[in-house]
Amino acid sequence: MSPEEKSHCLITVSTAADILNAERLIFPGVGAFEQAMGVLSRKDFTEPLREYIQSGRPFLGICLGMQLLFEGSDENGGVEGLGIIPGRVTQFDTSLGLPVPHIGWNTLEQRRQARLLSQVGDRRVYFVHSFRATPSPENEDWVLATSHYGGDFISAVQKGEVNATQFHPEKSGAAGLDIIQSFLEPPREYIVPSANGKARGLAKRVIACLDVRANDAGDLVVTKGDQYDVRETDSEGREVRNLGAPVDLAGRYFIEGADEVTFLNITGFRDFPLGDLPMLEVLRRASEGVFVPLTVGGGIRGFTDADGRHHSALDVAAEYFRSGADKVSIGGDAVEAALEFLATGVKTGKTAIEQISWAYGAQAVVVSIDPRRVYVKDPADTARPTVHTARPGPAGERYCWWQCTVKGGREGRDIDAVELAKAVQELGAGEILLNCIDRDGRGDGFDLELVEAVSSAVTIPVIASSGAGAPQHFQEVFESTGAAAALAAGIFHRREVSIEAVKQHMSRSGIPTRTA
Ligand code: 1PR
Repeated sequence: MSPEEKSHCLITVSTAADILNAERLIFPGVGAFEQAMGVLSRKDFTEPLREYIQSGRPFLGICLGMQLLFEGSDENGGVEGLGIIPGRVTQFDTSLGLPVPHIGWNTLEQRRQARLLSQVGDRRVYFVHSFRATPSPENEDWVLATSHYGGDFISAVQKGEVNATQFHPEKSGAAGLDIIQSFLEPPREYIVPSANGKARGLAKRVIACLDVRANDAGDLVVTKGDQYDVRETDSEGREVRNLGAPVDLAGRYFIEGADEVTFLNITGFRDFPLGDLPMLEVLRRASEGVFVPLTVGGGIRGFTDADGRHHSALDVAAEYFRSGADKVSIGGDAVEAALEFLATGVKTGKTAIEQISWAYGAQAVVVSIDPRRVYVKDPADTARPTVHTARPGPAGERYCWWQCTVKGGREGRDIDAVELAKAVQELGAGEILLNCIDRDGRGDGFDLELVEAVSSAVTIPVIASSGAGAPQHFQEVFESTGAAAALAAGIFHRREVSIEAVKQHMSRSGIPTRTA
């Protein structure tokens, strides 16, 4: 191997010797602190890692890979870390009314100049975590940047050749790629962030969603329904609507500024997803060129295949994570798990939500809810909590609740959306994707009453979905509900409204958004 080839050779560490012999080390971390320290110690990586870091060779820790450098963490009841940076990692304060996990694009306040952040300027970067380290006199010589969420927390550290970030450069779009480049090569001129910068703090996210399924010819296509009916109304055979190829559309939305991209395999409830290689392939190919977070949903649950072999929901999720997903979204299985939990009051530890959350962290588990409005004349007509609605029902009913459905809205279940959201939060979900069958594909705005009812009942972030038809609808949902993000499909696929137009409108309305 020539010296030049050698300098670009990337290997995945599998032995302690790989760590000790590395010329440059990237240490990404996902999951919980305790599991991560457990893996390091089982593989005898702890001492080689300390030795490498102290050797003065280049090191980049990411997310949990930064947290592990501290003395310890309160996560999992208190665990010791590598003890390289003074201080402990503690949980965000949920009493402040801010959703936790802290998910999305936040600003950086650079405390000093250093190579790692030299090209970032004012651009936002992507975070996803529930625990964080805070600046103190003992660690101030390490702190390179802080960010704000409730209070200031440490978002980047650097000392000598040791660098680490709480955010994910690999998911932070062009800004993140510049950070990785600065770690690898000597930087160009330092881009000085503007003195008063942009409004600091977390941006509201705009998410592009791709509902994916096989069409009648067997090709995987992006489709889009009207109240979940994805077949053409004007063709004789009622073909599945085809709005494009999933990887191409995901690439387009990344370039156009989507903060995240979500793929929903909408027939996943009836297929065996690990047999669904095209979907895994879509993720693999999308993640090669899309450097913002990818969520995948549809069919995340335990399965027994045709050979009688059982695959747990964790196996299914793991395969999606390995293929490039950052989060998995659970639909039908979450409804059944919540019903059982509410009936028994027992957390079995065996549900898909609990298992995936335990192994990969709550931030990797989204629960997708498919509710439908049920109108009543009088709150006394139902045992469910109702809301007084500004949009009366077909017979003038002034009260409603939202019934959860499964199998793409085909079957209702005896649970309402607010109850479900609270139960899945309790089981370990980190985010709610709140669809609405009545509004899906209609373009007349999000169901603001639904989004407010759910977002005010939980402390995890809520993604409002279904019904976006104009930039003003995003403004409305962010101004009148606690939504942390808003997702749209049809208007983006049909190029009726661009992501840029949505973000410009949000910016003009004073809603924090990532514009670069
Ligand atoms: O139950 O774990 O297998 O998950 C199935 C997943 O597939 C769920 O997330 C469920 O929401 C989704 N799904 C099932 N059937 C359909 C369908 O459309 N027939 N799509 C479906 C859900 C809703 C949104 C849509 C927004 C925005 N589609 O994803 O993208 O409503 O649309 P708009 O902006 O055009 O209004 P499991």
